[in-house]
Amino acid sequence: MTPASKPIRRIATEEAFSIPEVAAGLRDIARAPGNSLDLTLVERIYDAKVDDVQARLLPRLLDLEKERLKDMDANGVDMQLLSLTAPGVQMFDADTAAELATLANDKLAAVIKRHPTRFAGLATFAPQSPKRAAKEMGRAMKKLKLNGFILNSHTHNEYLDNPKYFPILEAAEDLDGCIYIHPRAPSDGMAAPFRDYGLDSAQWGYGIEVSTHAVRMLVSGVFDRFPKLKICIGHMGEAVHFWLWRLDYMNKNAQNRGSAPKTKLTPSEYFKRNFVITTSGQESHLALDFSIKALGIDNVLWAIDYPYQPSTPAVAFMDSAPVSAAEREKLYHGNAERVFHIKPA
Ligand code: VNL
Ligand code: MN
Repeated sequence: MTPASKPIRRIATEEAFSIPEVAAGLRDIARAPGNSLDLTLVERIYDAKVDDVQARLLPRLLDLEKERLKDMDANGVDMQLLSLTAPGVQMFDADTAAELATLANDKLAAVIKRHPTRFAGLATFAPQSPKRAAKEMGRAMKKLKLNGFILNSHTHNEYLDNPKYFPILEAAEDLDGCIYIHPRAPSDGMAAPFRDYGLDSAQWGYGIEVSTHAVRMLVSGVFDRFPKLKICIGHMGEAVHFWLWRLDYMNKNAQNRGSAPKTKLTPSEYFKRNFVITTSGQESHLALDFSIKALGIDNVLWAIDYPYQPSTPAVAFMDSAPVSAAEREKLYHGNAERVFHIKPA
């Protein structure tokens, strides 16, 4: 094949899976008393009582080598970067979470070993025990050769700027493993306004949860302590970069009146240095154009959000994006190869 007719390599970077053991644990959580906003999704997917769109997601999350590979083939998707779907192991008690994270990572590594050109994967860890998590992170990248980390936003209502999690940030920085902060529903303290109109999840709540997580990190000084730490957020950066000018302006005011810590750089400088974003489930050319202009072409990666969103329009969105051929190569695979240590084809 001549270079001109060679099909472009497509690596999708926010692609969800689960394992039966985690699904069973989430079904138990669905049946236990609780008031967390995540229960709306957990009940519908893992303890489905009606056959609706979400109930039908569980088999597709558990499938890796049958329908998923067929869907990838049919849509020209070369590789999925897999991650344990939200809420991951983060609703479990510390020991259960750590054991399930290890199991999920072992199973993920085994699948990648069987299909090394089709799958790469982000390792799960249990933030409930930060030191144990750091150990598992090392094992996952060094021994299992996984490609980075997945974190499903808050853990028991706490965020990564909390110093108790610094062993996790230190491990990620040392290993050069990017942490993908994926949504889950807003934490308990801000859940109430999201209980109506289906705002709990992907319609609105997920983006507010992750953008709040990201902003807490930007203004807390964690990137002075961990300057090489890399964070990835999906859904076109959860709109954080739309806010950068105002964040910089108001963060300075907050610093001057002593309500935010002094930092070496501004929020926008950290966002451009320490974050990358993906296009998962956000197929707007206008938002893509803004993102590339705001953050640079090297900081935007393509994603589908399989199986929550269909592959065909996600591919059509990026195939038809108004960018140069060289830019499309970076969006579709070059940036993913760099950030997630994926061998170029
Ligand atoms: C949904 C969409 C859920 C995207 C997701 O993770 C996600 C949803 C739990 O529409 O329910 O990544
Ligand atoms: Mn997703």
